[in-house]
Amino acid sequence: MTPLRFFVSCTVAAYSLCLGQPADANYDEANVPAYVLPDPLLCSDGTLVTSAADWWSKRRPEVLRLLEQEVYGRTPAAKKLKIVKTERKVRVALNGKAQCKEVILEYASGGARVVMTILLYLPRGRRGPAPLFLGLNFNGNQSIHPDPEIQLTQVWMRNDSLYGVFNNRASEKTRGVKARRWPVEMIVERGYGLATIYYGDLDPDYDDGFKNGVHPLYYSQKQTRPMEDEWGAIGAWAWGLSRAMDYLVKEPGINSRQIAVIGHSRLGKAALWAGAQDQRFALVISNNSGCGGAALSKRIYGETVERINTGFPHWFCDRFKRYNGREQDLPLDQHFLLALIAPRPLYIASAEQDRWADPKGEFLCAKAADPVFHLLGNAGLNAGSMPAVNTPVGDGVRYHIRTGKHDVTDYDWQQYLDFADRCFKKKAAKAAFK
Ligand code: GTR
Repeated sequence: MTPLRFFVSCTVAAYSLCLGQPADANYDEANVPAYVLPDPLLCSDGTLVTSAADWWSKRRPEVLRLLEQEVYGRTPAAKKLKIVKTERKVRVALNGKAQCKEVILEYASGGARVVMTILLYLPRGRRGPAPLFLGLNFNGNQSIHPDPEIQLTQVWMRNDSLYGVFNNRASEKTRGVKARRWPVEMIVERGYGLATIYYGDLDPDYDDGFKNGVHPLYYSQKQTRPMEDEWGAIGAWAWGLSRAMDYLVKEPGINSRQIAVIGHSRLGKAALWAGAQDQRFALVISNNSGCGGAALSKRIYGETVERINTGFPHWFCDRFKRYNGREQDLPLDQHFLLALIAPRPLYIASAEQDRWADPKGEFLCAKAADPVFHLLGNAGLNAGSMPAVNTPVGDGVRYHIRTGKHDVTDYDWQQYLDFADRCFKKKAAKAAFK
C-alpha cells in the first residue's frame, strides 16, 4: 500500500469508528451474497397459508416459536410474582402542558427482585384519554429531560464521562443529557403521552452471566442461567415493556388501544420483539434497529450475526450463536419478526450514514413482510425500491431513511407522530388498513 492509500484508509477507518461504524465490515452491495429468504407464509408441513385464519391458528405460532428458539430465546411462561406498586405524587410539568408522575413497580420471586420506574407524561387539557408512546431509554429517566424533580436512576449504568456516568452510577450531570432524543414538549403538544423506563432497571447491559435483572425471577430450582433457547437481555427488555403495558392499559388517562412501542438501536430490537410477542401494542416503531432488529441477516452487510454475538453475547439466546458466520443456515430472517406485528401498523426508520445497521436491509426486510400484512388487510409497505432520503413511503407499514447518523432526531419523531395520527384517527386509518 502506498503511504497515501494507507493515510486515506486510516482516515476513513477513524471517521467510520467515530460514527460507530466499524470499518472492517462489508459495506459494498457487490459483496452481498446471493441469498434466499424463507417464505413467512410457508408452513413447516409444506402447505402455503392462504387465509387469515390459517395464519393465526397455524403459521403465526410457528413463526413466533422459530424466533424464540433460534434468535431471542423463549420468554418464560407467566408466573405469579409478588408485585408492589408505588406512585410518586402527580405534578404539573413542562410549563403547565403536562402532568407528570413516576410509577415504581417492584417484582419479586424467591430471593430475586427487580424494580422498574416508569416516568409518565400526559398532556393536560385534552378531551378523553391520550394515545401514548412507550420506550426504554439508555441513560436513566433523568436523562430525557433536565427537570430536577425526576428521580435519578440508582442502578448499574455503563461508564460515560461525557454523559456524567462514573463508577457505573448516574450522577446529577446526567440530567437532560439525552433530551435531544426525547422531544417531550413536541409529543404532548401533539396530544400524546410519553412513558419511558431505564432499560438497565430490567437487565444491566453487560455479560453478567444473567445474575442480575429479571432472569433470576424465573429460574427454576438450582438454575443459574437461561438454557440455550431461553431469553437473553433483549428478551428481558421486551418483558419490561410488556410489564409496563400491564400498568399503562389500566391508567385512566391513557387510551389503552392506542399505545405505540418505540425504540432506538438495541432498544429498537427490544421494541420489535415486544411488539411481536405482545399484541396489545397498537403501533410498533423501530429506529435504526439494524442487525437482530429490522435488518435482514442474510445480506451480511454491516453488522453480522457473528459480530453481534461476539460483541454482545448476552443479547440473544445461546442458540443464535450457531449461526455465527452461517447466516444462510438460518431457517428464518428478520422479516419473520416484522410479520408477527401484522396487521398492526409498523414504522421502520434508517439513517443514511448508519451503514452498520444496513438501511437497505431494513427496507428489504419490511418489503419481505408485505405478504403477511396484505393477507391480514394492512396495505403494507407497497414500495418498489428504496426511497430517496427524507421521503417516507408506505401506507400501513412505513419506512424512511433520513440524512445523518445513527441517532433519533426531531425529524424521526415528526414522522412517527404523523403516522400515529393517521393510524389512530379512525377515518384516516381506514384508508391505510383496507
Ligand atoms: C452497536 C451494536 C448495534 C446497535 C448499537 C446500539 O454497537 O452493534 O447492534 O444495537 O450498538 O444499540 O447503539
